[in-house]
Amino acid sequence: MKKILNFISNNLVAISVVILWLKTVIVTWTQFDVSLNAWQDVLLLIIGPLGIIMLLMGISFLLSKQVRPVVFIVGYVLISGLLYANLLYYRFYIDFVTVSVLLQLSNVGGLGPSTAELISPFDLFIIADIGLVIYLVIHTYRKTKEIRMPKKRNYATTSLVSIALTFSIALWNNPYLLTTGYDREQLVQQIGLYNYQIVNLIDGIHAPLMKVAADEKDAIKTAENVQPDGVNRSENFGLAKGKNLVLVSLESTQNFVINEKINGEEITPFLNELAKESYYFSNIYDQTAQGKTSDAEFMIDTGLYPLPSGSVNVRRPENHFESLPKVLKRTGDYKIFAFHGNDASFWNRDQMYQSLGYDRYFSKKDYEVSEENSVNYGIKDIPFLKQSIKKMDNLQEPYMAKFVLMTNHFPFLLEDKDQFIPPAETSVDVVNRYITTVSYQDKALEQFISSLKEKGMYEDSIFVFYGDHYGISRKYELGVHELLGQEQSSFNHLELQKIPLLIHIPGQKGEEIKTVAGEIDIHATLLDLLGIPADQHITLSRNLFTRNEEQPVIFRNGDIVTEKYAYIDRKCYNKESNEVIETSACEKYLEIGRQELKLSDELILGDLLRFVE
Ligand code: GP9
Ligand code: MN
Repeated sequence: MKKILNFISNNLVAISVVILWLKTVIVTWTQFDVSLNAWQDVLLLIIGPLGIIMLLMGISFLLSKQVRPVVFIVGYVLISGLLYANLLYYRFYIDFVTVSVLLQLSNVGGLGPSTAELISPFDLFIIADIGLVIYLVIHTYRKTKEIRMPKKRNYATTSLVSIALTFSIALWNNPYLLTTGYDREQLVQQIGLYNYQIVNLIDGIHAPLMKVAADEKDAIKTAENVQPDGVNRSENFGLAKGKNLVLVSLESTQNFVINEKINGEEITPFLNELAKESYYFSNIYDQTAQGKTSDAEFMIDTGLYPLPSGSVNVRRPENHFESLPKVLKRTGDYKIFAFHGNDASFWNRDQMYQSLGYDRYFSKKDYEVSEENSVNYGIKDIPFLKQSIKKMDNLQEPYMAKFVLMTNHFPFLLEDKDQFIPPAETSVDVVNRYITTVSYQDKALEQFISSLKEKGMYEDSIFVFYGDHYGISRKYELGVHELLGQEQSSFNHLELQKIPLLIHIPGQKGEEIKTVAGEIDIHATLLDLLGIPADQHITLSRNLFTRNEEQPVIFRNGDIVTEKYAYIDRKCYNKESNEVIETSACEKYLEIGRQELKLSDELILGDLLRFVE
């Protein structure tokens, strides 16, 4: 025993580094859905974290003998903490923590009521060794009054060589790896979680400089690259000219619930009926990123993509934007309103709405909110919409009014008395509850529209109902597959990324439109219907009525989907045969994606629209 303890004491640094390294490899491998397609992927999974762990833990060697044990322990705890924070975040968002996400925590209240759902017994594995290492360090220091360092030169060489090797193999695998840093899953898989965090940190420092360095010349150059092919007018141009525009953001609503039944009962009877009298777009994909609801709002308002990390609302609220509210105000005498039952500052909406040209934002403080009428994030959709209608009594017409709903939010909580449909009976509770909250939201919408009709506020408006983003993350998706009687596959996962979009003009004949498109395209489509030429401002949105089939739907991680192909989980699919095909078939679309995301990021991070008239 003594011998073993002596051995541990003499090799404490190496042993700690190895434990941390192995722990990281195991967590990455088992918890972060990495796809190991080639031997290089396996090699990178293993060597990726080693060099950087050695480098970070080696910082303690630069300090005096007395301080070294403390810094060593702090380093170990921090790196383990980073691993655990990423795991918790990943379990819900299937994404990795970025600097921007940490900076926006105060705007979104962390993971909110969701955190407890995300902890699992496996987590002991990530925490247990911390106690062991602390014990060993203290024990060794007490005994020998020092933490023995390995040979500095060998240690540094091993660390730097393995970092260099990691980056070389990763860049050989994919030369775009660092220029498409928004594909975080790939980055983590290729260079490891900690190298990724460093790359992300550098990016976080670089981004603010883009704005300082940008000038009019950059703006002109970028503007020239924006192809205005997507803003062609359709035969519907001006169909809703001068009408009030009512937008409703349906929280976490995925398209699979539309026309779907549970035990013979429709989940969304109201939306199903409404779809028959609307343009119902049934192939619209969620394109949001870390800004979730705020990303969806941003895309619709501006026709630009969300940022690769964080929310534009939080990172760039003071930018100059061309927005739906601004162009409406310019073309007619529109007044612009937003209604949302959460704190005004959530997602920094109070600041962002001002930049975007909203005239009045009704937020939590404008509502009567009690324990009785609230659940989860706040006031329930039924009382929220009821109280909102009262506030609409005096709205000057024409207006744009946006309502952001909240009840159908993870973890989908609802008291029995509010359940209009029994929970589903899949093996995943989150999914079972989701059905009840979606159905509650549907009821709220039904009551909302019927009140508007009663008050004579229905005829003169155009209504847009859109799901803001997915509600069931990949972790819980099995329940949905059970519900729909389909197998769990990348392709079916992609199908579940569709959100419903209904555009309803009272009195119109309904039509299901199957064009494959994305949320960003809502912007240009609304301009078309409202009779506003969309080529007057820079936008990357494409009119859904005239959209070119060759234009891919671009996801924020660089994946794409078109009528025929899909690129997801680093594989190219032929959608018709549902088979994996050569990546080259997708490459043309992936390149369009890279170009377009780059343009959008330059416009936003450089605040380039301030230079463009
Ligand atoms: C809260 C609501 C939910 O204000 O918009 O935000 P989400 O978490 O879906 O982005
Ligand atoms: Mn949302």
